[in-house]
Amino acid sequence: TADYQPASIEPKWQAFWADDKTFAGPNPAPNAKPAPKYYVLDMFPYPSGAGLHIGHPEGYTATDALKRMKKSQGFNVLHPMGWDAFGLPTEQYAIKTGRPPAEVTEENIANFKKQLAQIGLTYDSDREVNTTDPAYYKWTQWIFVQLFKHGLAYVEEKPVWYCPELGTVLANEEVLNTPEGPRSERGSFPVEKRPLRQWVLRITAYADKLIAGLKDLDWPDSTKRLQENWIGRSTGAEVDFQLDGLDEKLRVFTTRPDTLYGATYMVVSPEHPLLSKITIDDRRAEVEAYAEQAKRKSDLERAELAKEKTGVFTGGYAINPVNGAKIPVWVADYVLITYGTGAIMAVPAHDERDFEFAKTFGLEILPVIANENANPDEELTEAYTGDGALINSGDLNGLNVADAKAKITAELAAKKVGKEAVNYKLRDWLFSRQRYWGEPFPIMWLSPADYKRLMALDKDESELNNTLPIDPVTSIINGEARCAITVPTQDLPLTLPQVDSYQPTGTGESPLAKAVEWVNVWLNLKTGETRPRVIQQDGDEQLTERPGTDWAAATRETNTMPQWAGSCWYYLRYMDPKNPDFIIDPKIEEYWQAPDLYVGGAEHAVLHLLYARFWHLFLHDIGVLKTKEPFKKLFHQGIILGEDGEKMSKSRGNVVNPEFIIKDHGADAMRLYLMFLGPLEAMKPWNTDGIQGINRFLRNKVWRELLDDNGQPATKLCDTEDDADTARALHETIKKVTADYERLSFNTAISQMMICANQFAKAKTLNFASAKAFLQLLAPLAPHITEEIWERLGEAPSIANAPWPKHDESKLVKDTVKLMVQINGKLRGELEVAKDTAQPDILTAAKALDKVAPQLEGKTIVKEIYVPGRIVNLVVK
Ligand code: ANZ
Repeated sequence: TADYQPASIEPKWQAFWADDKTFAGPNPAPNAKPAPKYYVLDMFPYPSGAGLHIGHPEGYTATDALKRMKKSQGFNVLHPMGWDAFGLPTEQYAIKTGRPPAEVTEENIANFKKQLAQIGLTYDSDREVNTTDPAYYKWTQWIFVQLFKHGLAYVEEKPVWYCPELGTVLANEEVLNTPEGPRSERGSFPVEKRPLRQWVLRITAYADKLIAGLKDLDWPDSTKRLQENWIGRSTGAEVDFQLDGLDEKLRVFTTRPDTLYGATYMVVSPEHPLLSKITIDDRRAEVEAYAEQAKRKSDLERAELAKEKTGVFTGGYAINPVNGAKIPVWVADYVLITYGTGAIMAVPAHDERDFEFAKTFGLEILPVIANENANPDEELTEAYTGDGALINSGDLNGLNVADAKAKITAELAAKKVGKEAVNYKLRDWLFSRQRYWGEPFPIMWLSPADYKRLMALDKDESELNNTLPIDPVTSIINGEARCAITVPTQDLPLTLPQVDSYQPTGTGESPLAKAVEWVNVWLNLKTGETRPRVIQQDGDEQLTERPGTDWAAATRETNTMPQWAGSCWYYLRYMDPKNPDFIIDPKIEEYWQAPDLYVGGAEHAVLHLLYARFWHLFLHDIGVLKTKEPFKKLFHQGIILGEDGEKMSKSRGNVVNPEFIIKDHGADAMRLYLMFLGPLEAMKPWNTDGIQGINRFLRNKVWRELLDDNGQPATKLCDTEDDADTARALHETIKKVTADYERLSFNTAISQMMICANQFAKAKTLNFASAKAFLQLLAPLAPHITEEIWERLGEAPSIANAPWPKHDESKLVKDTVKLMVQINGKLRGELEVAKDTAQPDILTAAKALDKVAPQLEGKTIVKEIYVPGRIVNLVVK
C-alpha cells in the first residue's frame, strides 16, 4: 500500500517484534561482561473482564517509549508485564456464572494481551508472571513462611470489618465512609464489625525503617508525605491517672505532656476494657447504649475533626497526678481504641477536638500555655495550639513547650507514673480473607500436644521444625486450642483445592473449609508427608486410621491471602521468572538490582507501595536481597478525564475505549496523542479532535513527506548536505527530544518534533541520514509508522536496533545576529537577520517591525544609523 494505512502496517510490525523478540532483555550470560542495564517497571494490571481502559495505555506508552530509546542507547532493557490476577471481581464473576476462577482469569489475560499488543506495547513474553500461577504463588507462600518463622505473622481474634454481601473481611483501607455509613470500596455494600480469627502481619515492626528509607527515594514529595502520615509516628508520653475509688489506673498517651495541668477531664473510647468498671450504676444504661451506637461507625468517621462531638459522662473520676485534681471521666467515640492506649487526658484549651467537646458539654477549659494574641479577659473562641510560656502549671510556669515537655516527662518517670512513648498510626496488616480466589496459606494446625512432639524433634530430624517461630502462633479453632506450623518448603506450592462452590459460607469461614479432604490430613511430623484423614464415600465423610506413631492429625488453614500479597514482590520475579529453586538468583539480582523507574497511579501511594517496601526490607534483612528498597524512582501518571472534563465512568457514558480509538485512528496516533495531551503527571481531559490532528501529522508531515505517491522514498531525499536551518532544526530536535524522553516530558518532545517536521517540509532537499534520525526520534512513541518508513528507506528492521542519534553542538550555532532597533536612541524592537544581510534590507526590515512601524507613521526619517552587528537607530522628526 502506498499511503499511510495504520490498520495494515500496525499488525505487521506487532508480529515482527513478537517473532523477532526485539525487546527481550536477557539475563547476562555467566562470565560475560554484561551491557549496562535499565529496568523499567509498570504497575501490572488486574485482568478484569472489562478489558483495558484508557488509563492503561497512558502509563504503559510512556514506559514503552522510554524502553525503546534506552535500547537504542545501548542498554540491556528489562521491561516486563504480568497479571495481578487474584481478587474479588473474578471470584464474583465465577460465583455468578459457576465457572472456575482460573478459567475466567485465563480468558481475561488472553484478552488483555491481545489488547496490549494492538497498542504496540512490547514485552518479553518469557518473563511474564501471573500471581495465580502455582509456580508463582509457590514463592508468595515461601515469603509468608519466612515471615512466620521470623515472628512477623500471627493470628488474632479481632473485630474486623465484615461485609455480609461479599462474605468477607475487609481491610480498613477497603472500607469507605459514606453518608449511608461505612461501605465496601468494591460494590459499595454495607459493612459491620465482627470478631473473627485473622492472620496479621507485623508491619509495625518495620515502621521506623519504612520512614527512614523514604529519604533516599526519588519519589513525588506528595507520595512520600502520604506514606509518612500513614505510618504517623508521634512521640510523647504515657501517663497513669489513678481512678477515684478504684484500684486501677487509667493510662493515656499524649503528645503534649506539657499541658498536663490543663487536663480538665478524661475520655475513654467506647471499647475501653475499664469502661464498665468506671461507669457508675446510675449512668450504666446510657453509657452502654452509647457504646453500642459507636460500633456502627468507622474509625475515619469517628476521628473526623469537623464532626459534631458526642459523648456520655460515666459518673467516674480520675486523679491528675501533678496536682491531685479530681476530673470527670467521659466516654466518647472520637477516642479510638486502636490508637495509643484508647484513653486520653483532655486539654480543651490546647486541643481542637477537646475544645469543641468541652464547649458542647460545658466542661472546664483551663489555659496552660500563654497565648500572646488572645485577650485574657475574653472567653476563648478556639484551642491555642501554638508555642508560648507555661502558666497555671506549678513548677513548669515560664518554660516553653519543648522544655516543659522534657521536664514533666522526667518528673513523671521519677515518680513512676509516666514515661516517654512513641506511637504509630500504622496498624498491623490484616492479611487474611475468607475467599476462595487467593493464595492458600502454607499453614497447618496441630494440637498443642502434637506441637510439643514436633518441637522435641531435632532440627535435622524434621524439615517442619525449621520454620517454627520463637513464640508459637496459637489460636482457638472450633473451640479447641491449636498451634500453627508451616507446610514443608519442598511441598510448596500448596495449591488451591477444587471446590463445588466459590460462594462465601456467610459464617465468616472461607469456601476452602468445605474442601474437607484437603483440610483434614494426617501429617508425618518427621517427613512432612501428608495423607487424607477424611474421605468422602457415597456422600458420607469417613475418618481414616492414623498411619503410625509419627503421624499427627492436622487441619489446613482455610483463609486465603489478600490480593496485595502477589503484587508485593512481582518485580523481583520478573528478573528470574522461571527459577524453580529460589525466589531470585542472587547473581541475577546483583545485575538488575531493582527497577530504575516505576510508573503507576497515585492511588497506590500508601497500600501497595508500602506493603511492597515492607516485604523488600524484610527480604533484605534475612539476606535474600542485597538491595534495601524496591522502587528507587517513582512516577505517577495523571488521570485522563472524559471529553467533558469529568472522571470517566460507565454511568456518565464518557468512557473512551482504546480499542475503538485504534480502529479509527491507529495505535501510533493514539500513543502519540496520549502523550501529547499534556504533562504525563497532569490530570487532563481526552479530546477526539486532538487525535485527528495527530493523525494528520503522521500522514501529511511524516509519511507523505518522506515517501512518494508510490510509497517509495520521496524524491527530495538525497545525499546532499542539508541547508543550515534544516540541519539546525534536526540537531535541536535530537537534543531536546532525548532530554525530554529521559525526564518523561513527552508532550514537549512531540512539539519539538512537529517543529522539525515543518522545517523538513520547507526544505527543498533532505538528507537521507536526517530523515532516518528523525524517524528514530519518533519511533519510541510511534513505532509502527517509523518501522515501516525505515524499511521503505532501505534499512533493515528493527529501527530500535539502530544506535540512538547524537546531536552535533556545532550545528546548533545560528548564522544570524540580533540587532537592537532604536528610534531617536530609544529601544523599540529587536531584529534577527542572517549575518550576511545587506544594509538596505536590514533597514527595510527594521522599519517594518510591528513595534517600530506605528512609531514612524506621519514622521520623517532624517537619519538612518547602522552599527553592523549591533544597532539600527532611526532619527525622526
Ligand atoms: C493531651 C493533649 C493536649 C493532646 C494537647 C493534644 C494536644 P497524634 O499526634 O495523632 O499522635 N489521642 C491519644 N490517643 C487517642 C485516641 N486513642 N483517640 C483519639 N485521640 C487520641 O495525636 C496524639 C494526641 O491525640 C494525644 O495528645 C491525645 O491528645 C490524642 F494540647 O493529649 B493529646
